[in-house]
Amino acid sequence: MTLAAARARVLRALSPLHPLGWVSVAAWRRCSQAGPPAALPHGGYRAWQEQAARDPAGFWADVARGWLRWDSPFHTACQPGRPAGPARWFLGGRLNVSVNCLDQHVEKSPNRVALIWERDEPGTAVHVTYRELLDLTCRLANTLKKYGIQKGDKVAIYMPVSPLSVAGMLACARIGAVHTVVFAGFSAESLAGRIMDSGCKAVITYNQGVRGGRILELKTTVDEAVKNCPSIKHVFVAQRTDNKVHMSDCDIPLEEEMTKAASVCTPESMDSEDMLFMLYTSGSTGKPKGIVHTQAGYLLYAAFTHKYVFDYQQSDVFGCVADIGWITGHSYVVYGPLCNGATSVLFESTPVYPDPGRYWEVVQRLKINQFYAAPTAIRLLLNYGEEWVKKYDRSSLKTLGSVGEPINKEAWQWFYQVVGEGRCTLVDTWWQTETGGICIAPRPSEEKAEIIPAMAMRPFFGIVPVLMDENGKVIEGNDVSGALCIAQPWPGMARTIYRDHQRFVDVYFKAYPGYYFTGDGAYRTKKGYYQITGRMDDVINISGHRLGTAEIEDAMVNSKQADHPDVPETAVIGYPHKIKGEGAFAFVVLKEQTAYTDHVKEELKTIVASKIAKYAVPDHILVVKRLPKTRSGKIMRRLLRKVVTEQSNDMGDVTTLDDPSVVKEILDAYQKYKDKSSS
Ligand code: 7RM
Repeated sequence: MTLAAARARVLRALSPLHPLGWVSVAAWRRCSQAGPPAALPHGGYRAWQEQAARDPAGFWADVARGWLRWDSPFHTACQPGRPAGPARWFLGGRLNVSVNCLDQHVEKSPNRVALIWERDEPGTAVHVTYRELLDLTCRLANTLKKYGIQKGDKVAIYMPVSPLSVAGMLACARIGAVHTVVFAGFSAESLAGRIMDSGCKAVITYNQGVRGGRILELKTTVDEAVKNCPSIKHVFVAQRTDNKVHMSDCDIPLEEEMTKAASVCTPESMDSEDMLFMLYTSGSTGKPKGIVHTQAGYLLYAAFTHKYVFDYQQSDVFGCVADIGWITGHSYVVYGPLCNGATSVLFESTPVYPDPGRYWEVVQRLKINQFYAAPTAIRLLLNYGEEWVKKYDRSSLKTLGSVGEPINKEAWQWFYQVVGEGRCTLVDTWWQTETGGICIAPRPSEEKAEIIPAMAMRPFFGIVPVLMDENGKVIEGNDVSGALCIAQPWPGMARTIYRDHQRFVDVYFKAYPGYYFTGDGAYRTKKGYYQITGRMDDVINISGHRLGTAEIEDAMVNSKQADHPDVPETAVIGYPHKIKGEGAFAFVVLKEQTAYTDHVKEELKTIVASKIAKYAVPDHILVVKRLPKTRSGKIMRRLLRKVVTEQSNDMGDVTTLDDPSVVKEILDAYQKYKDKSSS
């Protein structure tokens, strides 16, 4: 009944005034050429939205047959998760993801540009055609095979974005290996943790990386990480710079081997539900979890959303400036665009290198048509003024996109008016590592439908959002807020957490049985549009990078030898930050109030950088005598958030506090800290 009600809501929202004249996907497919990318059917957005909400299995089955190249057809489009859990898609079907991303385009247009690698050094872009990318991928795949990597084996990729790192992902897909890309900004300890959890047999890396004119010591970090990883048999090392790095017996010079390898590699025929990759992401508790995506459903959803959310047209240059270390890079730098035969930009640099005009200089030089970025970068750039934007010709731009965190109105307006000259569609896209692709975004929608600034607005085809109240009941009506859930399955949904399916079910399907719980809160406007209000758990979002506050706490407290010996307890919260969106604020308790507190604070920052990554380092560390706790010993982070964000003395209900006098203590300490830092 509740699912029916949710579907009915989507259908009602589609057409409040007149009945729908819809055309089935099958009918559209019959009269159009199969294969991506294609135009919306006659009847448009509403027709598809209506069909996808009413009959998701039928809708996606039709799309999957037309969009992907199959080795053998599937017999069952969707098998719902029982009793609660993720659905499985396209059962019995077999295909190879790299064939869909490469071979099918090479057959038709081998010289079309697949990748434009915008290297850190301005003006040195490298173009790679589909034929060349297939060649690279096959040689890399054959090299992996030569060193014993087989179907089902796990391979870590610790590289910034580049043609070789994309070839690394596709080479794994070609031979049925599973990649786990680790953001090249993560520390050796973070990398080691991911390698151990996933049981990787090999790492692919560069000797060094280059970003913003600075050198990243990638191989050194890998060496430090794999010291403690017995599962690693080989480290494949590519050359990004001319500098020599130490090579040991199990290190393989990648380009050398690729030159010797055959340029043809027979693709492994994979089951739709075989694992394609895992990607580690932070939750509210414990260590980062290996989110698992499978072959067909993920690829289809990434490609389909890439086409329709951004209105991608053949021969457009698609510029998603995300790193491949995040899901955005997987879905909208690599798999979505390449499956659609697009030209995808690989942006290796930063928005301010060599100056704050870099993005727009690249837009002009590469004639980018769709530009997809994070709000944090937009907020950073708007501080430098409009001149940096206006210096460059942006007339190629058609669609702008925002992802990763809420975009505030000021940043939205600047992006829309200054960058897009008020003539480009700007889409605020909401989605998650777990959802595989965009779930809520203003497009696609009927021609000239309104877009409200700073709002994700409309569910994508087949996405049925619902809001839940505290009692787990579906909230009906508009102008309401609640926990954001999704009521029916879609193909891009993650299937499990690697080696911890129970945790997957508990985190996403337990709170609201029968629904996928996103962890985000949302507001449904008077008109029925969705606005994301933020996380409901202890996950914070620093510059669009997800992080559990517990991870930062764990890094600092004295639990193991390596942590800080003077810090028995900490509590970390997120607070609004002008550029980063959120920053980390740490409250720490010291064993003894020493005269060395400043020294300890610096040490704590170093520890967090080396245990997690630089971006995780708290902006503020405040030493307090004790933390506010309930009688059962739980830290009341809500109270700490109030102290920092509201700066009011009214702490609300504190009756569950073990000792309410702690409130004044913390307020005083905070006031002193503020006075000191502003003086
Ligand atoms: C794509 C990505 C997911 C979390 C998610 C939200 C937040 C992402 C938006 C957003 C408001 C948006 N995957 N989030 N996009 N919040 N508006 N358009 O970022 O797994 O790394 O993060 O990010 O809280 O749950 S992610």
